[in-house]
Order: sequence, then C-alpha cells, then structure tokens
Amino acid sequence: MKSEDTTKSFPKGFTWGTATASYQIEGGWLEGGKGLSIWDAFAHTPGRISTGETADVSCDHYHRYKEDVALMKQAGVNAYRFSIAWARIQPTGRGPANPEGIRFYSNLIDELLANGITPWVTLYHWDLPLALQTELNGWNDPRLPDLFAAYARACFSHLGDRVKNWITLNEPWVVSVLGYGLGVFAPGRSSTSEPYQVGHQLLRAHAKAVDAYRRDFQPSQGGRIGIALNCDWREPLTQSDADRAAAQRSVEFFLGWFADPIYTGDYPAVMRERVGDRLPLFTAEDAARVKGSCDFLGINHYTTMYAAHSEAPEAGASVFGNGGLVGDQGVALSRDESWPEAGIPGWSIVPWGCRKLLEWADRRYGRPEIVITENGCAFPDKVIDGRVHDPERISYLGLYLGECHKAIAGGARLTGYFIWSLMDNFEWAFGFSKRFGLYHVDFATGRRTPKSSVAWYREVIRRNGPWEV
Ligand code: PNW
Repeated sequence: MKSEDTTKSFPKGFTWGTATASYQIEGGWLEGGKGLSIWDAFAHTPGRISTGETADVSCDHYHRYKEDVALMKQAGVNAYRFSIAWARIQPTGRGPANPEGIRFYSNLIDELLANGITPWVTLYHWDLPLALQTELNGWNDPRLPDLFAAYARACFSHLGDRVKNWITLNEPWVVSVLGYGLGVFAPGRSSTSEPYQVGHQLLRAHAKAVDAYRRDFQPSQGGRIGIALNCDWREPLTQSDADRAAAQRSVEFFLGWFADPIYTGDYPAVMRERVGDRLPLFTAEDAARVKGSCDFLGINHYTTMYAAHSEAPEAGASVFGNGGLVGDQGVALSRDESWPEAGIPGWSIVPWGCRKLLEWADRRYGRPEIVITENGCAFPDKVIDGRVHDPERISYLGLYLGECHKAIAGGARLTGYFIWSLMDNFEWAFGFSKRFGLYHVDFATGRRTPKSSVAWYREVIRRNGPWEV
C-alpha cells in the first residue's frame, strides 16, 4: 500500500455509506403487524427463486438491528441507506399507520443517530403491500401514486424530524422491466407495454410524494429528497455512427427514461419516436410536478456493456441488458470476454464505465448533485478460520472509486457513495446464493463476520479517499 495520496482525496463532507433494503435483510415477515408484500408472495411461489429460498428470516435484521448498527460503526461509515417496508407501516397499503411498524424504524433511526450515522431512507424498494396488487392493479393502477404519497406522508410525519435524506423509489427501471416486462421479479408479469405504463405511474408516485414533502414537511424539517435510478454504462461496440447512436439511445432508454422527465419534464424524444403510443403522455399537471422533483440524483451503478445498432427483434435479449425491450431500442448488447465478472452472470468489471456514466448524467442534466446510492459486487466469499478474505471486492471498489474521483475532478458534483451492501442478504431471484456484503452472513446461525473489505473501507473513509491497491 502506498502512503497517503492527497490527490485522491474526495470533497470535504463526502458521504460514505453502505446500503440495504427491507425485504432483503429484515425477516420478521409476519411480525409487528406487518402485512404481506408482493415479494413475500413471489418468493413463496415455487420456481420464482432459483434456490427455492424466501426472505422470511433472512439476516433477521428486524431483531438484530442494534448489532447491525454496531457493524456499521465498526466499518466507520457516516451514512446508512435502508428502506422502509410499506406493509409494516400500512399492512394493506392504505389506512392508518401501524404504530409497531413506525416504532421499529424509529428505534433503528435513533440507534443510528446515537452512533453518529446519518440515515438515508428509501420509501420503496420493491416490497409493495400485496393487497395493492390483488385488490388494485399493482403499479399498473393509476390510483397507486396517491396511495404512495399518503404512505410517504406517514413516514415524513413520524420520522422526518430525524431523517433528512429521503429517496422515494429504488430503481423504477427494475420494477418496470424485471417486474412487468420480463416477469423475473415480483409481481412476475410479462408484457411489452406494461413496463411503460408502470414506469409512468412510478414517476407520478415519486412526484406526488416529493410534492407532499416540499409543501408540508421540508419547510419545517429541512431535509432533502431524491430518487435512486439504476443505470449501466453503454459503450459503442465500434466507432461507427450507428453504434454510437445505439449506445446513446440505450442510455436514454435506461437512465433517461426516468431522469429526463425529472430534469426536463418529458421522456427522451427517441423513446417517443420508437415506443409510440405505448409510452404514456404526461398531463400538463403531471409534467409540472415531475419536472424538478429531485434535490439530488441517486445512481445505482454496477456494470457496462457494449451497444451495437441492430433492428433484429431478439438481438442481445438479456435479463441484465435491455430487459427484453430490444425491439424498442434497436440495440444489441454484448460484453468483452476479457472483462472479469463481478459475481452476477453478465455483470462485468469495467470501472471506467462508472466515470463515463457520471459524466453523461452531469452534462445531460446540468450538473445535478449526484450520489452513488449503490455500487458493489458479489463473490462466493467463505469463512476460513473465522476470517473472510475478499481481495476481489477490495479491488472492484477501489477501481470504481478511482473513477468516481476522476469524474469529480472532471466537474461532476458527486457528493456521496454507498456500497451495496452492508451484509450478505437475499439477492432477489438468486436467493442467498449471491454475497454482496461487506460482512459475511451465515444464514443458518445469523452470524456476521467482517470480510477484509471492512477494514479496507474503514481506511478509505478515514483518509477520505482510496489509495493505490
Ligand atoms: C439492485 N438488473 O438490483 C438493487 O437495488 C438491490 O436491491 C440489489 O441487491 C442490487 O442491485 C444487486 O443486484 C438490481 O438486472 C437488480 O439490471 C437487477 C438489475 C439491476 C439492479
């Protein structure tokens, strides 16, 4: 390890955190008056989770949250991003707030603050109350945005005295594409038109929650609110005009689908052209509410793929690529066989893609404040003699942070970085077979063991930046 390199220092006051999500870590699926969510139902449906597992117990964070805050303290983070399970607050997605649900999150927040860790709270990380799917029509239903805003109000009013960083939705692209396009995530629907309807309702829901916050809570509570959008980078396969346009189009269909309405008031023109009447129109009222609805832009970033122009309907179709909406994009995706993988099939380690994405968002949206709300990798980490050695994770994180630093040097206003994830947890359709954590979790006993990346991250935070690895 080289000595302190101040040229790699991050801006003063930089947010260094880790992230989790309610369904992935909490367990306690029938406790505290919680209602069922679509992920409870989905995981209990045979065939949906590759390992046949559910997150009924998972990390049992619901009971072990104090121990988990101690782990964060040990890692030296100054921020923790977690999500609230809507069905703990409103078991059927409507009606009065459940005091036991509020109490759980209130206690967690108090524990964080007592340990000097700033809470960053996501209101929706995919665990929709099941009743909103069965009695209403899930995110296809135009009544959902008002219900989401009412739920958000309950969270702001009970927790907003202490929570100053809110994230409305996690990855509406994943909800739309994997939940309603490919059907590999809850609620498991397959369609080439529903993803756009669902994306539209998610944007309306986000905007209504932000509007409620800004009108009735922000003036007195003084916090900030944003969204977390996932986006890979798309590098042109060749320098041909057609491939360069394909790569640009691919990012517009990915980040632009949600970020363009937020920063410009409408979907990208290329989406309007290619999706036609399957892409909903914003009413003037909705457009005005969506436009400008973020105090910061959260970006979840993991990987990069090559993009080439192709009008072949199934070219490059991939769960982890353009989500089956290939015909709409006219893009074929591929990866470079020389790129190492980050633990999920098709997720390559391409650190410079992170810088290019940050630069793209910085330029397109007029230098917004950006926070990396997720970045990380999954390796088959094992406990050997009581220790977990994960040099691949240290290398991945160090390289990606190096590119974040370059993006900042190039003018991007990146103010924070959250590692996905604090600890190994339920990785959705992969069950417990993918380990993204800084802490290893033995799911039979619940035992947490720090991986060597914990000490590495702690030192990064102490120095306010990574050093040569
Ligand atoms: C994100 N894709 O999920 C989520 O926010 C986390 O809950 C999750 O554990 C993490 O990334 C790691 O997977 C994604 O197919 C799932 O493009 C799938 C995709 C992207 C993000």
